[in-house]
Amino acid sequence: MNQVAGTLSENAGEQITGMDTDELAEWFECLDDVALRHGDEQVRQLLEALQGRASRLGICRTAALNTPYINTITADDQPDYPGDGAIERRIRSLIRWNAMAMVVRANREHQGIGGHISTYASAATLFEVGFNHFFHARTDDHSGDFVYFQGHASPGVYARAFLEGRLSKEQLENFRRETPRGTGLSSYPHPWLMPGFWQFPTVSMGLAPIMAVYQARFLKYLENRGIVDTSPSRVWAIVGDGEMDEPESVGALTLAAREKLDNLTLVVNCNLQRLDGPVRGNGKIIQELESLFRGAGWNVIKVIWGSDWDPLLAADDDGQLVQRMNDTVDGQFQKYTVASGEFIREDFFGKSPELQALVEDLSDKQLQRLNRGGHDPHKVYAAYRAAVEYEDGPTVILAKTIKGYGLGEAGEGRNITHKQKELNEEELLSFRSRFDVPLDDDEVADAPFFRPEEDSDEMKYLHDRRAVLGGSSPARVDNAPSVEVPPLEDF
Ligand SMILES: Cc1ncc(C[n+]2csc(CCOP(=O)(O)OP(=O)(O)O)c2C)c(N)n1
Ligand SMILES: [Mg+2]
Repeated sequence: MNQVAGTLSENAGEQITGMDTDELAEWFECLDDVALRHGDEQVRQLLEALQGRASRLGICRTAALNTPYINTITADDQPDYPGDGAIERRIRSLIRWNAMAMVVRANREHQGIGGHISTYASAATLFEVGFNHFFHARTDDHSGDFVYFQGHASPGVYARAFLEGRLSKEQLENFRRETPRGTGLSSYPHPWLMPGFWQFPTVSMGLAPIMAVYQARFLKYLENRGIVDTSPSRVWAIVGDGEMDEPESVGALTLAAREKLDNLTLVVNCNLQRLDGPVRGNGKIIQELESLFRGAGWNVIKVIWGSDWDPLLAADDDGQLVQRMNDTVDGQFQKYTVASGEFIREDFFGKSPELQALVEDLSDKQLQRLNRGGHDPHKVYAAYRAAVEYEDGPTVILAKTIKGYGLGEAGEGRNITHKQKELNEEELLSFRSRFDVPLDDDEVADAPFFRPEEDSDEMKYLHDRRAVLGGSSPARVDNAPSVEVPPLEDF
């Protein structure tokens, strides 16, 4: 149960015009009592019943589709993290480094060859929690998961495959180059150029979300007709928040809910930015998508705030912090990404003495580093687990991230970050230090690829986790039997 239940009635900051505060407090007490004696589900049903009653009285005819701008899964309801957080961070950091190095090196060699650094920088935790704990490979007794990776985050998938030993340094050097088949790496996911690797083409925005719905539906079809046992399979699609503006992205949402596709999880990487600007500067993309998906009948899980915020939310007795989160628009959150801790203290927390008091023990540096949910493996894991366990239909996870996370001055949260392809020596040094990549100062300027020794803890962990999940992903099995074309005279 939510940690605030049982405390709201004593310190309800809300007021209702014309109703005295004692009467309002009684209402809160009743609600707290239902939560304590019966539980979360009964509270939900009670609220629905009240809403229905109000609607019969001719009041509140529209249902609210938005919840407050906080995580759907509270800190109290979050499961323990099953992995080794420290090793996973080291592996993730190496993948971040190699993904960045691949793009930087390719562009040094051939100016203008392109590629993206910032998208994967925002999506790394969303991908890695999946790789370490969820994305199951196809094996003899598991029909395998189907993962649609956000297309322009491809360098991160290649960098992981490099650590796993599936791709060589030479292949990484050939990223985006016209090379003989099998010796290079295609810019974006596509099985045509890499038939044993990518399962699906995804980068034309909108393809992944709509194809994922049809894929999940087809798996159910095969299962329900007893053709193939696809019951262990799950379809995952990790897509951009700007991508959700494509008509294709939203075209099949109601179909997914109507057919109760509980084998489908859509993860929206909400870094609040698209090609060269904000997705919704003056609004909130996560809230907008929440109402869209909930209206279409999906299970919605918001992953907005990282663990750093848990103690602040727990101390937010009168709801002022949540109110401030609700009132702040995406453009302003982007400003905080690039602003100093001092500015955040004044502008975000400076609205009232109560808010200021919440963060008086935090330094400016800590304020600047308060993490977003999509960069916190614990929060991401909790959401993925809840999505997998949900049996009533498809789930969307709306994860708030920072575009260009870790690039600092070189582009973190800045409008130019989508196109960033080169880092100077100073920027490389600070990236190295931020993620503790074990390279000496004099090695960094060259942006070398880095792979730990095969018997290191990181490599053992990396291989062990994939072994538990049936092997490497993505992997495309190219063994579909060909069908013989009947002779023309048969027609
Ligand atoms: C249909 C289509 N139109 C335009 C593009 C060009 N394009 C590539 S990435 C991008 C912006 C992506 O923004 P978002 O989906 O938010 O992803 P992010 O990089 O921010 O994670 C655009 C417009 C494309 N790939 N596909
Ligand atoms: Mg985006």
